[in-house]
Amino acid sequence: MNSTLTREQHLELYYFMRLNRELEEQMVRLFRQNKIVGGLYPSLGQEAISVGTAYALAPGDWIAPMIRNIGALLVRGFKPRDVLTQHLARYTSPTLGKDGTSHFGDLNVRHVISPTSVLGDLIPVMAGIGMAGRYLGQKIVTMTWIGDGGASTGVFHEGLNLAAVQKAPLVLIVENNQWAYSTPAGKQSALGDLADRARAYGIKSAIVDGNDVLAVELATREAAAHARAGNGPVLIEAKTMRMRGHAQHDAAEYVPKELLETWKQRDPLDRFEKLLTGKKFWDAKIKKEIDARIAREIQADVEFAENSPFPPPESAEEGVYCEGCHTIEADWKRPKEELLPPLSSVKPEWPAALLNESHGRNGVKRSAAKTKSGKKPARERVRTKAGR
Ligand SMILES: Cc1ncc(C[n+]2csc(CCOP(=O)(O)OP(=O)(O)O)c2C)c(N)n1
Ligand SMILES: [Mg+2]
Repeated sequence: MNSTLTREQHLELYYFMRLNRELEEQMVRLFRQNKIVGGLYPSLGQEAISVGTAYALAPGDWIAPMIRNIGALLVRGFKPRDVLTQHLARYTSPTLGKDGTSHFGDLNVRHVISPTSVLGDLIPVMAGIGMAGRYLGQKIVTMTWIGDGGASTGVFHEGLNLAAVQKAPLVLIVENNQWAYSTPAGKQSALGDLADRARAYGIKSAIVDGNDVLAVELATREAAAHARAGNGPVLIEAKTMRMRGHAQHDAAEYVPKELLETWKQRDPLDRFEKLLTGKKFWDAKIKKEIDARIAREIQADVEFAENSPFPPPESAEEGVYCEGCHTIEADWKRPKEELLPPLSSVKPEWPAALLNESHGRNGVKRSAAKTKSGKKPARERVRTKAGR
């Protein structure tokens, strides 16, 4: 199936991918000037995944990015200044200068759960948010990302299995960039395709070229539609390559040069630029305008960040514990009384009518309340006899 995106949407995808790359390149320069306080985890070569996946969701959906998904934050409406002030640890940042990377989110408007450093833990969190949406009467999809290394954690299995049996509307992107720090993917799993893990959970999966933004966007859009319709989670393996070290301090000398050379030829931005030219969606003038706009935006935000103050020392003891400092109220789409005590066992508002029906107990379909002869199944007869 071909992408159905309009010319404007193609140009928007280019804008976000180029913004993602230029912003990170700018941060590399700031890192070399010793201005970046925390770590810098580049997504060079992986921009099509962050941007294409986030672009495919609806505005009310929820995402939980990882540190290499700055592109997803940009698509979701965060500005370069949010990312820059975070990395420079300024008081104007979303976390008021308390974090040196991109551990920030927005529960109210953008529906972004802050990344955590503990790999895999966001999978059950996002499964839970999807399930909560079901009870609240929302038709939301949730999405998070995990690397080839993070896919080996126990919580990856637990979270995905939970999502599968609950048919949670979760899209999980496995970003297979072939390295987990210095461990190659081949030493991480004996599977050639990490997407094959989906079979163990009984869920749908897809493999996509992670350097082709249109393919990534389309695969995610289809996965989101599948999950939103109540069919359960989808695992998408996006194949790509980490083009720099794990973080800025890692020269990645353990990565074969030829591998990097091969993947350089598949650069997602170069490829998309050629596609835009081939489709006559732009010319040199339009490209120049977009690139100039990006340069202006980044420059203004670098100045803003550099001119922002560091947090005052006393702020270190603020916001550590919640003392009623914020109220989080769920967006109820149905009367609360339906779900809260004294009612305690109400049906969820969930489009998956067949929840758990495909297997039933011991392979017996649950809907088979009676046997062919019209008698109740043995299990129920025993129960009746025992008077339970
Ligand atoms: C549970 C857990 N184990 C180990 C780490 C330390 N750690 C941080 S990133 C990383 C490598 C992750 O590799 P991968 O999942 O492939 O993601 P990538 O860095 O390639 O994007 C490790 C081991 C961690 N943060 N959490
Ligand atoms: Mg990796």
